[in-house]
Amino acid sequence: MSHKVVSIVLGGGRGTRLFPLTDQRSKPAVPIAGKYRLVDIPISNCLNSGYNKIFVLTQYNSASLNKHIKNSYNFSIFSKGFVDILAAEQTNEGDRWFEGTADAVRRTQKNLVNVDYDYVLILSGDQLYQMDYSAMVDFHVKNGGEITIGTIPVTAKEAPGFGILKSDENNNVVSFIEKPTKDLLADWTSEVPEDLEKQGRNYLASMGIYVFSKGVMAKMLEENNGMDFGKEIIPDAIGSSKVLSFPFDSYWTDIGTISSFFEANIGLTDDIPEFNLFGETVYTRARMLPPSKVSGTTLNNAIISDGCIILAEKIQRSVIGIRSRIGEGTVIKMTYMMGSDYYEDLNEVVELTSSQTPPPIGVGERCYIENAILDKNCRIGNDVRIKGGKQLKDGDFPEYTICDGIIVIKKNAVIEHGRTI
Ligand code: ADQ
Ligand code: ADP
Repeated sequence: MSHKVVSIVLGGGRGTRLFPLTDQRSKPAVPIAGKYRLVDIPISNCLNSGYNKIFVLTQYNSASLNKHIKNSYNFSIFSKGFVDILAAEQTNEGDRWFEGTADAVRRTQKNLVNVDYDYVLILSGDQLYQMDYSAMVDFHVKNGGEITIGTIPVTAKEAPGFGILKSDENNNVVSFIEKPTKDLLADWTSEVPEDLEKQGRNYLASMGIYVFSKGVMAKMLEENNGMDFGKEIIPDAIGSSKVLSFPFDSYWTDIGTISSFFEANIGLTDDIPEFNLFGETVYTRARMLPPSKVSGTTLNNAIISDGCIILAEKIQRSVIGIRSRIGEGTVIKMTYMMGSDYYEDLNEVVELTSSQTPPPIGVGERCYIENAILDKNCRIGNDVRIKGGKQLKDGDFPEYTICDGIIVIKKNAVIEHGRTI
């Protein structure tokens, strides 16, 4: 059945957990999987579910986000589809940040006035998964829900990071606790299928994905001045509204921190990745890039995006983003290289290569790079060694940040020849 749905993608708070990737761009614009951006995941899920009225709420409206949305999501004039960015700093009420997920939706609700919809689908902007939201909306309508929460079973170890709930045999949510402490968790296990119970996944977690019936959301956001769905709006609705749990049991992961973002990207290089880039289309900007050229390189579990020129010795378990240049003799392992926004022409590259600094964009010759994220447009010289690892202490430096053992080289950073990090 087709229902009238408007989707709201929560594009991010201040994005501090993804610093330094969010230093110069808004969170939805962070590049993933070599050629996409974070926001492409929920948008693609919406489009694949048949929903094409989409708002992306973000704290600031970076040039790269604007350009990406404008160039990627163009609908025919015969369609009523749109993807619009709503940024906190551009509202008339002043320039304060969105102070939470509910605050963000409350303050942008006026933009829904001209949209024809019966249900609001609220989505997180930093999760990697493929989901047919229309099944969730059908479930919501069929069961007379006022709010439906997408839920997934997690382990006791993971549970404190989520909203944890209990539901009855008819999927009515009977209790909800946001990010419970370990001692509160003891009696919160839920009935889950036997195989999941065996894996210890018997806590039902909110995926932060909600369907609201139109009037219900407007009323709740008016009567309850809570700033967050997870902390206030959802727990307060239980008992007074019909809140349902919609069970989901495929791959789903949060990518809101440097380590989860890194794991999710590297996970794409598995023989059979849990997130299938070869299944339902993940939409993004259609760039007219040349095919990649690789010479003399041993490639193992490597994802190579379009427009690369690679002469490296070895690339293993790594994602190499668009327009990457990698020099001879270089070894790259367990690394997400985002690539670059533009090419330097051959003359520039030759000139930069022969001078001392800065090196050309890309990775030079005879480098060794492991456990790292290289943000866009980095200039890594020759004979550079960048080796992350759990033994490294977290820290922020002018050209890079270390977070959970992962070395993140910042956008546009210059790492001179011969340097070791
Ligand atoms: P969290 O992910 O911790 O928990 P939150 O930080 O509120 O919740 O983020 C939810 C989404 O909204 C993220 O995509 C985030 O970037 C975005 N967001 C946060 N603040 C925002 C703001 N001010 N403006 C715009 N976007 C903002 C939530 C639920 C839990 C649930 C987990 C599942 O609260 O109950 O278990 O999601 O990941
Ligand atoms: P993509 O989606 O391809 O990553 P971006 O929107 O982030 O693209 O910007 C990349 C674009 O930047 C390129 O398509 C190119 O037009 C443009 N560009 C060209 N020259 C430069 C430059 N010197 N610095 C930054 N961007 C450039």
